[in-house]
Amino acid sequence: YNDPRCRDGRSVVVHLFNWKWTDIAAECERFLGPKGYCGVQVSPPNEHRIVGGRPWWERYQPVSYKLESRSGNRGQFIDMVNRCNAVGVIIYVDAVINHMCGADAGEGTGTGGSYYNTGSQDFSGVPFSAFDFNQCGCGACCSGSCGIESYNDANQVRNCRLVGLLDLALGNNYVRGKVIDYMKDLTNIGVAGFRVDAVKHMWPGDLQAIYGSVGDVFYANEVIDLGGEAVGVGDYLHLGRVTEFRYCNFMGQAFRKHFPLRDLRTFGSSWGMMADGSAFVFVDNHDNQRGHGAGGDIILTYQESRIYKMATAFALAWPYGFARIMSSYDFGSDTDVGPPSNGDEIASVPINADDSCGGGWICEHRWRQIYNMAAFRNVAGGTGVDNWWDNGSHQIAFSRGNRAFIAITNEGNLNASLQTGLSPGNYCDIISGNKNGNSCSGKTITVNGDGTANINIGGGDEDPMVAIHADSKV
Ligand code: LAG
Ligand code: CA
Repeated sequence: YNDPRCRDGRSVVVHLFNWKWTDIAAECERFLGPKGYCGVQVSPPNEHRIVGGRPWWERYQPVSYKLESRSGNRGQFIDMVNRCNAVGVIIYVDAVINHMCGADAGEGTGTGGSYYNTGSQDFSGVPFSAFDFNQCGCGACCSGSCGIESYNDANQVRNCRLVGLLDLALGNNYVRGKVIDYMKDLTNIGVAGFRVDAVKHMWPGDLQAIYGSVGDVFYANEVIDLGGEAVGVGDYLHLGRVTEFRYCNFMGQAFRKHFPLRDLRTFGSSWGMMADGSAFVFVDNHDNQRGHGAGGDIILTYQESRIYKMATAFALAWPYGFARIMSSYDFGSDTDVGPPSNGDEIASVPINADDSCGGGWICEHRWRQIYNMAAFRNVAGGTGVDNWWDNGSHQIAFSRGNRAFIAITNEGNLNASLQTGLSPGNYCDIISGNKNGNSCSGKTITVNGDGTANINIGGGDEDPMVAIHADSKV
């Protein structure tokens, strides 16, 4: 369950949040495949509630398991999976299986035309009825409001309603069967794994039974655990990788200078995070970038692009966890607003001549400093950290074996002769430019016969870092 199943030594996935299936298929072919990305996490593909104003979070309110969502229909989904797989880019589905839509939704039809009634708890497109949900009044959920009132009570966390969402009784074989059928439908189509939503709110035993039937694919279990609650990541480590939300906070604290970068020398499980082989890591996700879920102001996002690029470069250079890049649309300060759209239809992502996106799509995965660092992580492979250097404060450098080297300053100019671990020659700095054949559009760095190089970075540079690797030799 822990192996992400990347092809050809690839190692980084991108969350194309709220993209249309037709756009993702094109993006696999024109960009993600050629740049060496491993895969895409797609938004929930199943039928969902239609909420007025079309906020992004309507996708987290399932109405059925038909593949008819705001991102497209079943045929488009299948075409996307086939076209991405054909260029070596795998697809992970965001599986929302803890709940159906909010109890406040009333009566209506979802994006696939299926009828639902939250009063009678009928979801005709599955079908589910009241038997299939955890009931209030100490049926299964014993909180007065039927919502989760205390995170110190594991029963409430698992059996009561998360933000009012009708909670599925996953201990019930019929419910399990419907969820298993949905997930198997996806793996039969060619999906390589799942980001499973709201895992904290499901019993490990129920998930074990479901995953056991779905099969041996990749599972990234979403558990928000910053400590101090009844349910934590430790309950789920046997079920695949688990999201490491402490990582987001540490990245924010480090690059906001709450502690010196020097301290990152030991960054890993000794910091109270889970083991490397269990961790699913990211600088930000679709929730904490907009103040949903946990995190708050410490979280770095595209809105603070300079330190965001620095943190992402460190994250991709550092051998801990399996890494996901967030690819956002601009939400300004509106934490509910849905993706760029033409009325109900999600807008296509326009691509500019310089590879960036237009139309309100941020496309962090297309920022040179980020996609080149994804390639750096591929080239570094399974090597460890060597040649650590720091100035005692906010300047650091290290190599990944003899494969790759990075230096970062978050304070002042960095001028030093540093051991890169690399073979002698000229290398293209992939932060300031791209290698094209034997030329480099950015800085060139010369590695001497003894592996050292003169590293010069301006503390006020837009990108105060350099990175080189075995494949960036010119
Ligand atoms: C998740 N992980 O465990 C998702 O990452 C997160 O984005 C989901 O919440 C949550 N679990 C449920 O799948 C999102 C929004 C919520 C939103 C919910 C359902 O962060 O704000 O709740 O999706 O759409 C919304 C309203 C609530 C309302 C509820 C039910 O904000 O006020 O009670 O809908 O109608
Ligand atoms: Ca639950």
